[in-house]
Amino acid sequence: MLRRLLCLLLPFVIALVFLPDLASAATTPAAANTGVGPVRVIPEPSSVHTLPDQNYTLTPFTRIIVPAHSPDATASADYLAGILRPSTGYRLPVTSGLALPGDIRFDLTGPTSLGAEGYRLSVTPLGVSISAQASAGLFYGVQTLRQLFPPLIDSSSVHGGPWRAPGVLISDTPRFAWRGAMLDVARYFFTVSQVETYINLLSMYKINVLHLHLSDNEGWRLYINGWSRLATYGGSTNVDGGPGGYYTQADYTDIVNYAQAHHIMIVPEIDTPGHVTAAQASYADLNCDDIAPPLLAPGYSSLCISDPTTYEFLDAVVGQLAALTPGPYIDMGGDEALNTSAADYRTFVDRMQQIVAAHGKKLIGWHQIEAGDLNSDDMVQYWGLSGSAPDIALAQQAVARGNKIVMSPADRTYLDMAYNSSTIGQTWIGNPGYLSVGDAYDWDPATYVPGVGESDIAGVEAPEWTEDLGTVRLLQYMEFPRLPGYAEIGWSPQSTHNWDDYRVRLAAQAPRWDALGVNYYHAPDVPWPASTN
Ligand code: TNX
Repeated sequence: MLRRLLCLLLPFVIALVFLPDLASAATTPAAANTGVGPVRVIPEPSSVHTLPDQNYTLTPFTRIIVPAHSPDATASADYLAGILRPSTGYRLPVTSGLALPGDIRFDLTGPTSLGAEGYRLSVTPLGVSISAQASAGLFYGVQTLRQLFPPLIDSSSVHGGPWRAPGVLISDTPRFAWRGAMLDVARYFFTVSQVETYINLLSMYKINVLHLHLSDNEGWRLYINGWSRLATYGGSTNVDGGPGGYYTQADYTDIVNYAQAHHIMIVPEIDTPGHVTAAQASYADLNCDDIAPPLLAPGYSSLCISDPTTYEFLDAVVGQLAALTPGPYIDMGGDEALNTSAADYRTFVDRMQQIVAAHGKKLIGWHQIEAGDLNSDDMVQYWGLSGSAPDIALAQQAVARGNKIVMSPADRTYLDMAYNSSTIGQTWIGNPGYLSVGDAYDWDPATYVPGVGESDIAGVEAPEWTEDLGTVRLLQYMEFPRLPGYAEIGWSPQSTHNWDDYRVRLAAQAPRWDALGVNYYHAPDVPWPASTN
């Protein structure tokens, strides 16, 4: 009896002990890594109401409370505990029951206006509450809460507290449903665990689509039953001629499941009818002249549009991919088919449209596929440069047909572009052809292409092509600090878009990346804190 009473009273005692400390914390500068800081979150939430001097402190007695019998809430609660336990060393049990002062409480009773991804977060001295309509909302509430704690919360080793978060009331819903990143695993192969590391980082910023570019001239990266040489031979090298690799179907499923647990949809791309040398090198039958080119042959490639074998191959690939992929989209690529005639290209897109539909999926591809006869629920990804008339015409045609557009203009979103003359990266987007952090952030997808407005757009996606990027360190150097900008363009209301404010919030991410071991470029247009790596 006495023990129960003590247990009940304990949180109140803790609150009393910590409260005076909290009040003074608000007025002292955030000198240590564990000090309480201002609310600096990326992507900027749609509504933020700060509660000055109302800080919350995580303690060894904090519990994470979930509704009973709610696997959805428990998954996000376990995920939060998985972030907080290693750095704090606290137990942080996930349990159901009545929340006591100091606890972090999850519930799924948020208003319907929050939709599938929105959440409400309240942080006060009495506790934290994350409320949503659906599990994704709780997960995004966790990502926001994580950024309110000091950066060392993301460390994998124990640090001393206090672990404080500034008092705040946040209500937050996304601007666009599609907030994506693309990774080219064809030019260089990246392992399942390397892709999962990227998923961890994407989910920190509420990105919800990972488009995997699974095949290209230089490599085929998914094992296809009945067509084993695609992977075993077509996947055997990287663009530099060194050893490549491929995903077994079990590997691919691991990526899909890991992504799903992070509320990320995998969109698999098999690039056709061009960018197919690796497939044609693996099977002579896939060439009009039945002669297999060498792997890594130079020049543009094309599948043989009039050959039935082409469609047997594609039916096997799309069928197996569709069975392995829970998301509704199969991406057929469709870019730079410079060795395919315009008439053949149209024929081919129509055939792909039918194959993908026959396997119960929707088609997506680079905006050139708009030349074919798409269904209105197919999607196109715009990668044109600003002012490029033929690309703009295709985008306008897409809008007229009702096809939604994913915005990936190369001169704003390509993560493989050089930041400036002193970094690695491609420069073909112009003269001089650089993509600074500011330019990557400071544009509006709803006004970028004439005739393509907010309601025509599914969202934004940042592609990372890997002709020059063979290691995770190099990938991260190109992603950070540009990637969070795409997350913000995709999530936050346009009314909050402000480079001068954003660059300060971006700079505040650096100690987090240090804690996580992320490599990033100290771009000159961001006011980095002095203490960063
Ligand atoms: C163009 S963008 C390509 C890729 C290259 C990239 C390099 C697109 C759809 N095709 O094949 O990797 O440029 O920046």
